[in-house]
Amino acid sequence: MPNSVGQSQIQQTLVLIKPDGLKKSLTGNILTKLSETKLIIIGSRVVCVSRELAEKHYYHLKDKPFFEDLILYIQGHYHKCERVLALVYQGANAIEKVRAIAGATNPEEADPTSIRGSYGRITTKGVYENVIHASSSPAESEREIKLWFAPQEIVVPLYPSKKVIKEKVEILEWT
Ligand code: 3AN
Repeated sequence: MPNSVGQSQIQQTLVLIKPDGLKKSLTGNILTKLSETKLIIIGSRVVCVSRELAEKHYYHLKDKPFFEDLILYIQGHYHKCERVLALVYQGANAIEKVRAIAGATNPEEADPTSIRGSYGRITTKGVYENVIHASSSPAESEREIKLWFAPQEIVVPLYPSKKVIKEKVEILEWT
């Protein structure tokens, strides 16, 4: 739901702290760096990433030779840490601001002061372990946020949604 404030656009962006970031206890450092943007967090989830979710998230890379490694990496199989922290940030030019602090895709080419430049690495197998995902465009951020979050998991109304009554849905409750 883009919204103009002067020259800037109010945007949302999906951030994933990937399994290497969690395994290396980098969450605090990464959130501190992201707080420099002055953006606000409007959604947050710890997610055990299914193969289906991983493939949908990276659908645009399905023909790349590194696709299988990428899926195993985001699912946490290389770090024995099968979860990611998914966050939605909102604010003026959120996409560009977070991408700038995240750094370039290739951690060896990323600005050394960026998150990927500081904490990322390329493994001997050639896997880019770059610690963080950040949406690349407004269309991608909408697609990704809808993939990772249900409407009720975001604390502000973001995209059109509808109420549905679901019957016979099994859920867990605390005993
Ligand atoms: P970004 O994450 O910077 O938007 P994408 O969407 O091109 O970049 O790539 C998604 C992910 O795929 C990257 N974050 C990285 O983990 C992996 N990746 C991209 N390019 C390569 C590559 N040449 N070799 C290995 N992994 C790659």
